[in-house]
Amino acid sequence: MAEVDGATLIARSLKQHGVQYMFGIVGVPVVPIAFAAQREGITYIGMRHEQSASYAAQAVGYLTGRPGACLVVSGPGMTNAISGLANAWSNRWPMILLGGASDMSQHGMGAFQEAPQVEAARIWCKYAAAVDRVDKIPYFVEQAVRTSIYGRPGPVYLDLPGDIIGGKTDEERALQRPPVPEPPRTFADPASVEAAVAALKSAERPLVIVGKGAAYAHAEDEVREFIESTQLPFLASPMGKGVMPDDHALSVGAARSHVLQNADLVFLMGARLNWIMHFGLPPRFNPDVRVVQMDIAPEEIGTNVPAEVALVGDAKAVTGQINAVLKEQPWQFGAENTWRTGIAKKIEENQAQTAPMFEDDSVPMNYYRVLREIRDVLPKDAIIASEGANTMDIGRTVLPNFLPRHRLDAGTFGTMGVGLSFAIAAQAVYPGKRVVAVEGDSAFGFSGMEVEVACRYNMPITFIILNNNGISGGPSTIDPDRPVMPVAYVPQARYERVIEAFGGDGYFVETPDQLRPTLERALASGRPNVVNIMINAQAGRKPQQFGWLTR
Ligand SMILES: Cc1ncc(C[n+]2csc(CCOP(=O)(O)OP(=O)(O)O)c2C)c(N)n1
Ligand SMILES: [Mg+2]
Repeated sequence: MAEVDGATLIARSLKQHGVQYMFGIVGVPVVPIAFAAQREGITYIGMRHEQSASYAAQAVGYLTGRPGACLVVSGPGMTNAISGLANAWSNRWPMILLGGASDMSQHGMGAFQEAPQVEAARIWCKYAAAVDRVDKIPYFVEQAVRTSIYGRPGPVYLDLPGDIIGGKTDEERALQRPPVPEPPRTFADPASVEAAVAALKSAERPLVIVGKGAAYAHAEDEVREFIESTQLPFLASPMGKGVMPDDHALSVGAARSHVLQNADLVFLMGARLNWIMHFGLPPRFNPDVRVVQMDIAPEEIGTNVPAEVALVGDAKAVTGQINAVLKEQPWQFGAENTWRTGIAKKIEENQAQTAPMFEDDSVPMNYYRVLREIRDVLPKDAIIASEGANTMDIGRTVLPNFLPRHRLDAGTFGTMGVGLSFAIAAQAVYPGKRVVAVEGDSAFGFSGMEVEVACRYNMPITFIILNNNGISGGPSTIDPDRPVMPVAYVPQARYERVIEAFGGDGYFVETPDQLRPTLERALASGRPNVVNIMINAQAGRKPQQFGWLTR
């Protein structure tokens, strides 16, 4: 009988179930897993911090619908990856964390890097288990992969003790299970589908909100058919952007506050009424707003605002059901009414307010001036990763998305440090696509060393930094006689030099006339690069009616 070791079985089982990418940092006891993964045909990408590896793994999960794997050593390696579990938990993205663990034979003895890892993972995970027998590896891996993508997606954890990784078993004792099929698509109750259509018809000021749940479900064709056949105005959540192209005539993103505040009915298509949508509550929403809610998770229905109609199911399947009903009884929201004219007026007002900032050539530059140029040089199918406070928030309004799953940002958890990993994951999945990371200088610093990864793997990512000397802007000089401001970083920091250390290209931009040629050069170079752009530390957003955080 042929013998097989634990590491090979782990890699083979992952491959069997469609796990194609592994991000990690090797050491005792997981080194053999990384080598086995490569032998089995899994792409292994070595990162510089486990946090980054865990972010990258979940981006693969979101982009492909199969979890990316994150491989970490025991103890501090595993605990470093918990931020990634938390981010994936919050975003409802699939990933599989593989944590090396101290040998079972030394359990409880104070072994090297021994830690309560399964307990630490459990609260963030849909499934967390310690593998306790080499011949059960295929069982545990199948269970983990399936759980991460079936139902509401999320992170899963497998604890892999050294004596399991290095242990051996007869191949016949550890047979692979059949590959986990694509998640079965769940359909909503037909009566609820009818009720949803009736509710939409009865609304005077309807608003569709497209979330990343619709993006994850690949519902773009169905959502487009639904919006275009009903002519309903729509708004996208930050990562729901691109399910419908941002430049679509029915997009009301440019009047976001106005439509949220005045809609009498919102139809949530895979979007949640959490802080990003201001909980669906006054003052940001109409106190009497009616909610039609489509979500994969029944327990999400009614969060913060009771739902009038619950559509529990997969966004692609359920939107298809709605379209079928609308084929039987075609209906369009009226073309001429005060809802539409009010929105159009608001969009015009908002555009008039920001127009001067787009045109402003002062030095240092403001956000809009810089982002306008980025917008104009990016191809329509670029994948945009983004993080920062103002950089991300203003960037979201200025940088359009035309395709689904082409925007990756700080997300529901508001995590700084994800941007570089998301860009690296996106480039790994789509080697032929233009990938950019649009980063605040603070956000960039969380994972800045990952630029080495882009260089090592020849990923032609452009990391653009909007540098305002700190967290939402710091002083332009550090006064040695005063305490350093908590928001401040070294002024005029030359972040672009970091990538030069690894053979990438660095560009430093201070004036509007340098901006366009530099961005064009960077994007055309086919090489990894950092474009470090100085902006005005006092620059901000257009005046807001409400702060970004609803209290
Ligand atoms: C992991 C983590 N730590 C801290 C924060 C708090 N925080 C929110 S935004 C931000 C940085 C904002 O500065 P920057 O990235 O430079 O963007 P800017 O607003 O200056 O454009 C920080 C530290 C966070 N969201 N996540
Ligand atoms: Mg900043």
